[in-house]
Amino acid sequence: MTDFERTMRSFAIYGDFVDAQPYGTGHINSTYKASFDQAGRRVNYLFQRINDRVFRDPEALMDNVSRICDHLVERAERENLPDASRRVLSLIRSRNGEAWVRDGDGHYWRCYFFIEGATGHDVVQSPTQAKEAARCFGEYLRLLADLPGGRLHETIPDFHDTPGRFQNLLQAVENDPFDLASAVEDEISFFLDRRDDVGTLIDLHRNGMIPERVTHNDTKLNNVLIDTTTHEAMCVIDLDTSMPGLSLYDFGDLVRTSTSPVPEDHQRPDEVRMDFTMFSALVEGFLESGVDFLNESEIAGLPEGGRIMTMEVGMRFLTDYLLGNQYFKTSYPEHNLVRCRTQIALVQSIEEQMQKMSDCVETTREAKRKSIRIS
Ligand code: ADP
Ligand code: GN1
Ligand code: MG
Repeated sequence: MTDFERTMRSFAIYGDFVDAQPYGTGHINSTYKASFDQAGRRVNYLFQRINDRVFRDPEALMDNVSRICDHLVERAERENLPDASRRVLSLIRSRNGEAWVRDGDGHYWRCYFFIEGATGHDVVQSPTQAKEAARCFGEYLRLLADLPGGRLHETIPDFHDTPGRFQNLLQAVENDPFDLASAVEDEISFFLDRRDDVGTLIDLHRNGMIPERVTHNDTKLNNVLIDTTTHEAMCVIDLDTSMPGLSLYDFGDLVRTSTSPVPEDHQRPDEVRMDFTMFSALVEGFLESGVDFLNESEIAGLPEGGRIMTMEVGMRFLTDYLLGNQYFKTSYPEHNLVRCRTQIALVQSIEEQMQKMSDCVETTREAKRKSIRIS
């Protein structure tokens, strides 16, 4: 029996192990799809080794994930949603009842039922898909608004502290351990030119305009599973960064990942753009339930959320490039630089369309309010 098989066996899974392969395109954890034969029927599971360089306290993280999944299951059952087991992640517990297993090297693993017939997408395929993804993430915020049990653990402190991310970039430029900074002066200047803007979201919160909520904080398009037949967004996944945050982080990362026609690591930044049709679809989907619980400043801030989140991730990619690619998984040395360049191009495209985006948000909000009044 291999170490991996021993780890899998420590979860309360019965039957004969058939096979396993690496799965998905996430940048952080190590993910495997494994299948077991259970009395002649194949059942698939999703195993993940939690990246403990990124998540310093995996037990606290799993405490968050368990609480969230329990709450969402209860809500799905109460609302009598069809197909509930494909709408909420189901954790498989270890044989001694924990939400995780530690392997021989001390790393933490978790296991979920594999959700069949639904996939994540790295690039948006249609406005319907964008709308669905945003609707599902908006629902996630709504459903977690009454999560019992007190504040969630902060699994990565200061995760969306954009001014802090900017300082980290400055520090990396100053230290420049691999002597790379002089070759990326244009990229560095791009962020320096926007130094006065990095605090816009956090300031809205500090000034009391927008509230802290339980947010997902990593609402990449590929962190929602979309039904391959009905195209309905079924299940929000990758709950590791679900913790106190701002709704604009969640909408913002949707703009970052669901409006460009090319992938995050596309080699030709001139082909990146913020497709306005996708943006309108995101607003439509997010406000479907959001119009009821988001305040005026949150709704008005949606375009700025997109701009700042894209800027933040661009800075993080550049920082990681300068520091030797220690954080994000990469396939080649310039991978993070390539990713940074697509984010820069996307910020530029967003900036060119800010007024139009704000008008769209306002029109959609009014239309939704009107339809609520009529019905
Ligand atoms: P990472 O933190 O590395 O991004 P994710 O939790 O997003 O890891 O998982 C990686 C990929 O695995 C996802 O993009 C998705 O395609 C797939 N995945 C995760 N959980 C499930 C699940 N329960 N059922 C089916 N696929 C899943
Ligand atoms: C990481 O785990 P994944 O691939 O869904 C990262 C996000 C970044 C994203 C950039 C915990 O998301 O913050 O926005 O890469 N997650 C973490 O693609 O750092
Ligand atoms: Mg992911």
